[in-house]
Amino acid sequence: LELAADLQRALIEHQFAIEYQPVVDLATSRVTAVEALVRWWRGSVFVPPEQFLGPAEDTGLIVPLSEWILREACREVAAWRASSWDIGLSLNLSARQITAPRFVETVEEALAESGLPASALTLEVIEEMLVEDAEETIKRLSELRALGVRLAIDDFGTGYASLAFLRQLPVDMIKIDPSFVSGLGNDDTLTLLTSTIVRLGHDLGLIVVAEGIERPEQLELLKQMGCTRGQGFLVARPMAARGVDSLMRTSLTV
Ligand code: G
Ligand code: G
Ligand code: MN
Ligand code: NA
Repeated sequence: LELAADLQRALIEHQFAIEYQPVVDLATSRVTAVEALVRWWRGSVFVPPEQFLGPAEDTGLIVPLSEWILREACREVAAWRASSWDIGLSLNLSARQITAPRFVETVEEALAESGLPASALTLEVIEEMLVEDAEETIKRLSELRALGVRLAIDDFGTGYASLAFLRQLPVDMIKIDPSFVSGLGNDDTLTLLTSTIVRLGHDLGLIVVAEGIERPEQLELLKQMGCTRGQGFLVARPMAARGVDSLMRTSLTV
């Protein structure tokens, strides 16, 4: 409850920030997108998202917070696109945000006011979001996809219904959970599962992103498997907007 009051105040006092983690195309090593990640500095104390996203969801504060993240990130990414190359933006959605009134309209407004093309925006969902309010959630996500927005399944491989989910929701991308990537090169089962997911994704015509790349041998194996994109501390850590500014002037080599 105390955290809920603090969250409300944090929203009013602009204590939230967005960090961006680059995603690279594994064939070209070019940055093709950034994933927006919310940060909360409560005074000088950093509060991890895992600690405040649950309470924000429970109190409904996730809705105005997510709307701020959406508008701010669209604006910043549109500016980077104007000054350098055509990167995309990935955003994590919350279940409550999707079913909130005017969710679809809010996304449309954020695109219109920033000038970011719908095709440059990817919305990331996890499978659990389809369990409750599944019909309404799928309907709204499908409406956005019809506008050209892309959909991704985050933490792919860890849910109960991965394949059923792929069939129900018109998705464009799967993001392989770090628990698979972590075993690349030192665990035969995880290595086999990763290459199977890459092939499954490609056979379904999807973009496949590997998350949580931390070691060079993981990156090498993913390239050999033909995985489309990669993300992780080895490639680049989440960074403040300033960091992306300079990245857009230089480049990343992985
Ligand atoms: O990158 P980081 O370790 O901070 O993220 C922790 C968790 O918080 C991840 O599961 C990530 O998806 C989630 N997260 C980060 N930013 C956002 C956000 O803007 N909205 C939502 N709903 N989740 C986010
Ligand atoms: O659930 P989601 O995939 O949205 O989570 C993103 C989170 O993963 C972010 O909090 C980000 O900081 C974290 N992350 C990104 N790359 C790595 C990595 O290479 N290793 C670890 N341990 N975490 C990572
Ligand atoms: Mn994510
Ligand atoms: Na993930």
